Amino acid sequence: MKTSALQQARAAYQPKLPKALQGAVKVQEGAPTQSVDNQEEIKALFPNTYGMPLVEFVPGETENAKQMNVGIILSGGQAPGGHNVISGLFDQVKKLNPNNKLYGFLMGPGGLVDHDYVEITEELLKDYRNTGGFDLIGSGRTKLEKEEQFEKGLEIIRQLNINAIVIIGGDDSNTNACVLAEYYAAKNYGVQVIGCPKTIDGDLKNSQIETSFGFDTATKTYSEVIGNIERDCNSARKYWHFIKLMGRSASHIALECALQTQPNICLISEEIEAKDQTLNDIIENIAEVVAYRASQGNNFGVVLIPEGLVEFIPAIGRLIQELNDLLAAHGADYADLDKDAQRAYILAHLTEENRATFETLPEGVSRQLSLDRDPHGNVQVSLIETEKLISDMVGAKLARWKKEGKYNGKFSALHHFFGYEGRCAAPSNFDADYCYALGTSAALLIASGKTGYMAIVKNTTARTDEWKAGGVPITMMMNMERRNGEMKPVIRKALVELDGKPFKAFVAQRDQWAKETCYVYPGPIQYWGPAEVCDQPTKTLELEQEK
Ligand code: FBP
Repeated sequence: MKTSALQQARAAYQPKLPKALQGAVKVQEGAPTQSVDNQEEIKALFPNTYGMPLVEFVPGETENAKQMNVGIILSGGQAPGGHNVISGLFDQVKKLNPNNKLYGFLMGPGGLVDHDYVEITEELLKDYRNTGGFDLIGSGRTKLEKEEQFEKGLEIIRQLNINAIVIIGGDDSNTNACVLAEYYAAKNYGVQVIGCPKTIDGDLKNSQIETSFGFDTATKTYSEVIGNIERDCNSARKYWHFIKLMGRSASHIALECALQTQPNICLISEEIEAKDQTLNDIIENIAEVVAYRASQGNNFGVVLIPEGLVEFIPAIGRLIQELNDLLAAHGADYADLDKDAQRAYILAHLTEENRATFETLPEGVSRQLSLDRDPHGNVQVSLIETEKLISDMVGAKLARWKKEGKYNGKFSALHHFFGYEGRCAAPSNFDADYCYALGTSAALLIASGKTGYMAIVKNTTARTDEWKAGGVPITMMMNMERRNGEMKPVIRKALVELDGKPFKAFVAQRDQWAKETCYVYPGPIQYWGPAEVCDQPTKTLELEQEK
């Protein structure tokens, strides 16, 4: 593979490991755990993997030399650092016993079911260490949930003499990892399943998981570009930039980027939902800021919009819920209809309130909400052009205000969507180290016989050598939620907490950012140099972990 000079220099980077993982380890077990909610239901659904203790690795006397083969799967959206989870796992598995083998299943969970795999060797891995992307083995969104998939997977597991599968994924994929762990445990197949917290969205976190990997690099990458736009904006002083940011449901990415770059406006979906705001309220608030800035001679600004916004506007959220159930119940007959017939079908089946909301939406948006969900039942929010919808509506409102003599500025809007630009960026030192430690922990969890656990690394705002590593039972993070019209056990998604420190820090400053021009230009991620430039975690993590 042809590699750039930066890639070559990065390949030589040795990720820093917590002290506890540097040598031989022993397992320290905590008290039994409980699920975050619906304990009885979750316990009944996961009788073999419920209630297990938290695990921490501490320095020990003996190295575990158990012979084991491991399979690894990358699941869902790309996140910077995935290759380092594989590197950490590979190095630790080989350290435990050089005869151990690591197999990568290709293109996501589907690779296990379809028996597509590659053996990961040092020769193959060496060009991927500390690089972004998932291209070493590819990723996919096949949902592992059916017994025949588990049994099909078992065939290749047996053929390759695999003892454990590591699934690197977000909340949905780790939920599936837990279901698979439970299934193999119930059948006494002797196959362990370990999860690993991945997603740039930052919504897989809780009392045990401080952050999901990739969030650090992705938000730093977006913040660099937002900063560049702010600087351009402040130089030309003639455009309003509407920037949609990835992140599916939660607004963690938008909030973190706002804390890093101080834009004029940043919408936080969770706040909009809590305040029961309508689309019109949102438009009015933005238009007021535009009008105020225009009155000061500032016909420019930057607005950050979280990708999942529409789902959180309560009336639209209710509509989406009903559409989800409707589409789940009428899959095949609906899919065969043409565009107009699908619209007519939906209008005929919606309740009155939701029909009214559906009819008020611009056609492009209502159409997008009527399309197929992803395999986990999610609306594909990354395809909805919210940034255009909002700026068009703000433009229309300002034009009305102009006619009424309430506003006399210029409004020229530009649109951006930052998502794919950050998902495969070369991992920051934080993500490179964090992921390597997660991979190492996953190997140690396997070596200590655990299944149904997610690898974790904590104390991540301290120096790397003080980080703590271990595992959390996945059932501990679960509750029951409605999915595709049915109640299902799932890992609880972490949304932005309105009484949390990151949101409060934003609220304390946002009025000033709206009126004045307070932009901050973070610049590109740095890999070599002073720790305060190269090794800083996100502001979200710093504020959340602040003692
Ligand atoms: P994961 O939850 O799988 O990590 O995916 C994250 C994400 O990047 C979301 O932010 C985004 O909405 C989605 O993937 C887009 O996925 P795709 O590129 O498959 O449409």
